[in-house]
Amino acid sequence: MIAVEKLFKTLNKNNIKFFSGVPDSILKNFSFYLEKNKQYSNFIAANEGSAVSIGIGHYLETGNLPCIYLQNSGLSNSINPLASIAHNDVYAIPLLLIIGWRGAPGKKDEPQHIVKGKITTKILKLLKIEYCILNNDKDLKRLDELAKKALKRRKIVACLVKQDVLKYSKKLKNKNIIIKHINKNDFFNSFLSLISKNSNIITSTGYTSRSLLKFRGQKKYQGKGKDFYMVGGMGHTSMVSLGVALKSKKKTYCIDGDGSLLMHMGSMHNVGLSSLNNFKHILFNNNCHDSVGGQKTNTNLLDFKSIVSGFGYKNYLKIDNKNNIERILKKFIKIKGPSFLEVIVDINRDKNLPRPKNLISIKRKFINGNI
Ligand SMILES: Cc1ncc(C[n+]2csc(CCOP(=O)(O)OP(=O)(O)O)c2C)c(N)n1
Repeated sequence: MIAVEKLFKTLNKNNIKFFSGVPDSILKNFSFYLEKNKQYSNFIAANEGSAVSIGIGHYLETGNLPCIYLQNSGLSNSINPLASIAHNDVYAIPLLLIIGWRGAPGKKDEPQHIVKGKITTKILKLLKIEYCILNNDKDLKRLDELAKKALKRRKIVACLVKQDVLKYSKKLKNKNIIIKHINKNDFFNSFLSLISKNSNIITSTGYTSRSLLKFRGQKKYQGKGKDFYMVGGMGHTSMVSLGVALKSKKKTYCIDGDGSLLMHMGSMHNVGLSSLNNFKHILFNNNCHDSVGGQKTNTNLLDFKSIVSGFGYKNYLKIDNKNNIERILKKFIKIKGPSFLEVIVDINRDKNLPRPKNLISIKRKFINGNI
């Protein structure tokens, strides 16, 4: 185990003051520390490629070593700028990557993390990125050496962090709890009662999929629509939904989190261009990456009405009051054209949300049309 304060001591020694990344549950304490210590610049990026790119720009302007943090599932999002810009054989831009290692061999993890967990070190080797694995304080010495090497030889270096390694003495409260908005349970209660039997539902990674799955555990909520849970592939929910909707006569509901929607927001252009009557995009906007620690997305600052209209969606509706859930949902279900429903939701308080497990069976049920 390593106290996050000690990790930052090593980073300080190497004058690392600039951070960009996409939050990860393994690195939750790392994010908390950054949030608490305002002397650091921290830019939470829309996706990991963007985080690397902000780091590249930072080095170009300052000559200092930036730190990019990410979960290993996002390593693939970052490969493009890593291999085609920052790599030692291209522009030789020094970067330090701190990577949360889900699915690390020997650690129990969810099915979506197994493949990536196994190939993470192989990807780094293919990219010729030297790395260390952080387990205890002794490994910080290796990290220190790597950080120095990065700057001296203009190289990308990395350190891998497994589950439960980083500790932080302080606990940060999720500030997004303050205002009580729509409870996802209230939403799904109405949604599953109102939609037609033969609806397609595709839900994003994070708490969205798990909240819906919880309802499917109760008999009265079975048989209303069929679900495909995006347990991984964060940010791609709307495009999987579009692929379904293009060839389906049924209403297709894409239920996205705000972090997920932001990650590959350019996809919304394809939704608008499709002009599909049966495409229905629902955003659970809680202004944070709730399921990995509540790090802010700042999507409360975005004007989704204008954004979706600019992308060519035909309708925008919003639910921010519990009393309006049914009325607005009825309208949303009826209207035609790519339509967008922004639901201002509360952060999750249910500690026992189920996790999608038998993925092949989930896929078969979706294809065969029964839940
Ligand atoms: C490419 C990628 N990057 C990072 C993650 C880690 N991750 C899992 S869920 C999540 C937050 C998703 O936020 P949001 O869509 O707002 O849903 P919420 O957590 O609020 O339910 C993150 C960052 C991931 N799974 N994949």
